[in-house]
Amino acid sequence: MGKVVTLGEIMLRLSTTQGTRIIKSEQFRADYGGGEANVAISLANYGHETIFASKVPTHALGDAVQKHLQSYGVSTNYLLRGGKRLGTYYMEAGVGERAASVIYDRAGSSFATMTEIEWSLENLFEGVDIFHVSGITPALSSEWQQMTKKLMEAAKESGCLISFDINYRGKLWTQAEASRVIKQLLPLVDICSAGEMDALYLLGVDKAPEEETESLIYYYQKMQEKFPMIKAFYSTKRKVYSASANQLVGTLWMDETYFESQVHEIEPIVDRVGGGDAFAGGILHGMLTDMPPQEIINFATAASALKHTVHGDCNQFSQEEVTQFLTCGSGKIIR
Ligand code: KDG
Repeated sequence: MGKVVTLGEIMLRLSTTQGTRIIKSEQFRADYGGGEANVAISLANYGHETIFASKVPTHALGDAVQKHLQSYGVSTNYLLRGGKRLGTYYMEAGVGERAASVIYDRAGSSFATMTEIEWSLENLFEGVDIFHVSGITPALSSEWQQMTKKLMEAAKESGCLISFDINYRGKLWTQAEASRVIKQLLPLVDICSAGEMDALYLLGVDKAPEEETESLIYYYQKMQEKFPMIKAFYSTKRKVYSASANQLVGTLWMDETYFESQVHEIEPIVDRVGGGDAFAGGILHGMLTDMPPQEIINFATAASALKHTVHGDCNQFSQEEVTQFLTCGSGKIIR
């Protein structure tokens, strides 16, 4: 098992019940979520030593976040306390073809207003195998753009692999700004979650020519040419093998080779939020336990499919449950 540090913002999520609009909602369900915190929880569920670094207020909401993380076995030794507030987001649950919508209320949060690195980096990265961060963190402020780069550099110097999920959030920054910053960070990255949209709109890859039927392979090749130091790219795609739209396929580009997972049909989808983080957690788990690439992508996609079946932002399944879902046919694997 490995040792992993993830770093980012964790927020209170207040969501409507399915079929209720925010404007009509008389009650909200409370969960805690944040891209990097969700990945930490996945990895702790799989038995890795996992540290989540962040900053939350000293009041009871900060205590609740700490309890939430600890209940999954995530270390909160680097969860700083201070600042003014916990970022919050509201989610109007989606139904069928109507996607969920999100309102962020996170400006001025304890994490977003940090202006300097308040952790001892030597201690933070000591003995750590993987440092994971996402594009949400540098989107929070110009200070976070610089701090994210410094943290990645320090982690790399300490011998960690750097995992980066582009996780573009159009509500936090423009494409132009994201593109400029992410291109500066990617030369430090070893494992990267990036798909066709990231290649096209953030990394400046030209659209695949008409005859490129397997266009994702084309985009992975182009991203690899631009960032040859990255050892693996991964993303999910929806593929239509039958009339159902809720089919999930994971893809992995590793050692110049393209791997595709089994197809999962998820019906009904309970909550999509955090599906990408459960996928990233599965990929990192596969890498930490030296799985062959085909196994990595099968495991990660099954983990993501399972996440879609539960409420809240984080994966709540153990390694055994994901493996059982994958191998015993309790998941509806259609190819
Ligand atoms: O990937 C899921 C995240 O988007 C969610 O947990 C909230 O981190 C979040 C964000 O900033 O949107």
